[in-house]
Amino acid sequence: MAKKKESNQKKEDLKQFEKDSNGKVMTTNQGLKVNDTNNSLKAGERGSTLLEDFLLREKITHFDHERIPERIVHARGSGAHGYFELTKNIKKYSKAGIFNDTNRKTPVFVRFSTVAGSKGSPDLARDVRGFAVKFYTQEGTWDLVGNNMPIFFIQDAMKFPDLIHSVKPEPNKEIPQAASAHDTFYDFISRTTETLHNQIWVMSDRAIPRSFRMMEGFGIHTFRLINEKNEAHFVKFHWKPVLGVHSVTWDEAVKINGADPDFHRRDLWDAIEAGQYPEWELGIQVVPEKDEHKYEFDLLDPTKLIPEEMVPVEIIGKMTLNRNPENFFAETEQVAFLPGHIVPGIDFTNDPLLQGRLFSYRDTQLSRLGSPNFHQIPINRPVGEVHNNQRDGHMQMDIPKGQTAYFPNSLGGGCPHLAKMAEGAFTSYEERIDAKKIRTRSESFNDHFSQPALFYRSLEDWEKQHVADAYTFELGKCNHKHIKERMLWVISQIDKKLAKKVGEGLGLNVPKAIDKPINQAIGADANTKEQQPSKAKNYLEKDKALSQAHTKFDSIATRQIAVLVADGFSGKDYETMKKALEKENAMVKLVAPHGGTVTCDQDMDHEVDAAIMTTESVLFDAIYIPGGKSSLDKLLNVPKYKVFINETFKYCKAIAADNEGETLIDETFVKEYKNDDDAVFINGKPKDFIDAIAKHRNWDRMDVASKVPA
Ligand code: HDE
Repeated sequence: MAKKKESNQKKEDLKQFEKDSNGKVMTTNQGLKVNDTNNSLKAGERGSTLLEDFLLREKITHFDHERIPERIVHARGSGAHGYFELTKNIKKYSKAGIFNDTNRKTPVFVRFSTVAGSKGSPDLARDVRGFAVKFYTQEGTWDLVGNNMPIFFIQDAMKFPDLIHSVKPEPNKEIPQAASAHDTFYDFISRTTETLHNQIWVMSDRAIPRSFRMMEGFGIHTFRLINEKNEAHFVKFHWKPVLGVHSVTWDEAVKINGADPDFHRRDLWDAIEAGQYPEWELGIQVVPEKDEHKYEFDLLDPTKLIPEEMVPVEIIGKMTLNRNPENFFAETEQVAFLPGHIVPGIDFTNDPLLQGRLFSYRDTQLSRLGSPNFHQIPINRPVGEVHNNQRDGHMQMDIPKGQTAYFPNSLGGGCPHLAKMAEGAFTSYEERIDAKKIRTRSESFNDHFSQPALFYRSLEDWEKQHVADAYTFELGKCNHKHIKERMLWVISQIDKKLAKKVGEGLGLNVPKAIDKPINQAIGADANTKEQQPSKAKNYLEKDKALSQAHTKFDSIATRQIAVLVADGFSGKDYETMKKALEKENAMVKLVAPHGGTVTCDQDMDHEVDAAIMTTESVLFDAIYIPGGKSSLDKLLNVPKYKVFINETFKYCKAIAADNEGETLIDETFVKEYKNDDDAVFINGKPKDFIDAIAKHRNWDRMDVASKVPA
């Protein structure tokens, strides 16, 4: 039956292909029909190639120039189309059309990325993830160019090149790729303690997400919402994934990077193709202007978050991604996000990092896309019409009409005319500024340790352990003792026990003090005021929202379940479990000793999703082993199946086996724990297995799991 289904599908694919390509003749870029694209023009059969061959030259020249410079940061990314719908009108805060009309469906394009690695680097690098959303609103394009962590490393744009140069591969040897675990990064970090908050988030599981679909997004900076009366409110934007926030462990990440470097990209693509559309709720934290100075931290400081315990997140809308790009280069590579793209009803604040970004992104598009006309590339075009007097430039795609390209004019009928407020014109928020021109940092930005400490305190024990492991790994990769020691002192300002634990792993003592000033700019003028962090304060014991232990655990949609089978497996066991899992929208994958098909004990052929030699346990969320004696006899002879089970147990994931399936479990480390573990089921109910998968991991198993032989 399965075989028949497959061949019908192939026939349909072929028909579709013939339909799509019907009547399309190959041409040159000038529309000339081409009848040979395999042979160059030669003087004689074996003769030299002729310069005259314009067909060869057009094809090769185009190929030679296929690459454009990759993004200097966020080079590795994946995108998808979708839409945003407002669920709660927030007219009282903002006049933006997108925030006023609950009947609108605003198209969006989203690009997720890692920061440090090159375009071809693996998806599971320990890194911040970019979360950039382009809203094609009727009033103009709004880009919310955020990350999956609510704070940034630095407070002033001036330091961005230093930060990025320190994390990128070291310039003499171009090592390491897509990794912060090296001397230059920690040299910089340990001397720039404002980075510490974002840095400890990177040491947490947030930096190794299970999926782009299972991570939060943040606008980071405090923005302003402006209403019809021109009243302003401060706002922070949050994206909350409907599937909850989930991560893998570092050990798994290292293995996934080898087994499938495109793990996140593939996951996003496959989920959309399967109709399992990724969704996020949009939330806002609103602070009235009068409360600007009410908090222990400065709202303009992008290294600080507003704890949700202090200002709850109000959910106002939902974003759904429902369409993969047609062409990666044209869309995902050429998309240009600019924080400066805003619409009436949204405005900036004086956050000095945001202010610098307002310059940087337009500038970077010029070298990356090569023309000031990058807004004319299809993915970057606004949905509304564009009329202005900007002309010409490299790769102009439009043909502007008329005699005038200036304003004011009479010859062009005064057009395009200036928009009136009633027509929805944008005007900047009239913020009063009365200040001296100075190059300094506000004293209110000097608290570098309180929020990293709050973050660490808010984590569960298993999350804290992961942070300690991450620091030990990262600093263990540094070669210079003085850098490691300085970092240990810096970590001790967050939590003494954490620093001690990391120090033990490094074989170093935590220094009691380090040279002052802490953030020393060597060679600075004596008059330059150095920023000195103040001691950590505790203005909030814990913020629940910072721990992944309080996320959603109610769905197994799109979770990958490996079913371990060979010929003769129990069709009944399999169909029962498959039905239960697929009802919850999980993805059930048959992993057999070979490719092609496997036959169950009811003599039915089933398509194999992966031959065991081509896949790894870390690519799955759970394992199921149906019964069937002859199947199990075969599986027991393939050592990698035991590795699969041991690893799944080691990474605290759910395992279920029915009937003879237990014999395979009994050949593994799991045998001893199979009756006591909350996420191992022998002849159990599918419902219990499903609940355990939804919990993501059984962290109670962590101590035992750490003893599993690798
Ligand atoms: Fe970016 N950043 N950034 N950044 N950033 C870029 O623009 C920059 C910052 C973020 O998927 C670049 O088009 C400066 C914060 C994302 O295409 C570049 C500063 C946040 C993306 C640039 C920052 C981000 C970028 C490189 C300090 C989170 C990828 C290519 C002032 C709120 C967007 C490009 C995509 C990309 C500069 C800091 C997020 C060079 C100067 C803070 C998600 O312009």
